[in-house]
Amino acid sequence: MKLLIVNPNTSRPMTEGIAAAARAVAAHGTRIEAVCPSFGPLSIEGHFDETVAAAGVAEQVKRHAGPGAVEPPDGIVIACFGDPGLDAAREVSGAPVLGIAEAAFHAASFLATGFSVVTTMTRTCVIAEHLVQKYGFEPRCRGVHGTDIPVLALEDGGAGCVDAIEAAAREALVRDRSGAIVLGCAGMAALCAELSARLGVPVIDGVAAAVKFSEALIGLGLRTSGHGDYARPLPKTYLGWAAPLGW
Ligand code: 5HY
Repeated sequence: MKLLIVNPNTSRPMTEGIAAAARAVAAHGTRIEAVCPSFGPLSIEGHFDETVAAAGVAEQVKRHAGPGAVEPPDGIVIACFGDPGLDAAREVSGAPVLGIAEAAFHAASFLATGFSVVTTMTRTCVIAEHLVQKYGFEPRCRGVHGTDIPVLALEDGGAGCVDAIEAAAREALVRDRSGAIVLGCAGMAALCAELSARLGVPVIDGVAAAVKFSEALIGLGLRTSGHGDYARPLPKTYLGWAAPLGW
């Protein structure tokens, strides 16, 4: 099977880091192709970044999984903790499309009655909180905590940030009385094993969770519903720079 991993920011080193994290957990026979948009922010740390990144996701999903795509993927993962463009991607592709935030919330909920999210900039906490509400995880998510680590500080794998993330996670576990930690950035994927060992509680990386859940859904022969709001986009002309995104 082929999984398309879309990194919604335009950092090539981060796209490679995400691909490595996906390949590290992918089953034998699962081929990982990682891409990022041809335009947009190098990192996503706010609503404006997120809006442009969502258009970048639309561009890449249409290109790799839309009508006329050469070898459409069997599954798609959106590898940014805001899950930008997730619903739009599900309109385009019949293959399962998973966002790393949604996947991580589900994984954490199998392992603890309550989990805490530790993310990058404090200003993006509200984006994660909105996803907790959208996906119905209010009963299980006990808190979202920023570290004010810039996303691009994780571009090299983030080894220099592990102590600060560990400290924030320890504080969250006590303050929230939670039993698991969800890493709130795709750039933290490489730190998951080290943090798990240090903290002694389940630490969930959404990239890995989304890859394994995608393999499970594909293995079950399940696909995104093409019915109702996830039906394919209606034929429509787009103007200006977005013309190639038209239908
Ligand atoms: C991410 N931003 O996973 C998010 C993390 C965040 O560029 N990749 C980004 O801060 O929301």
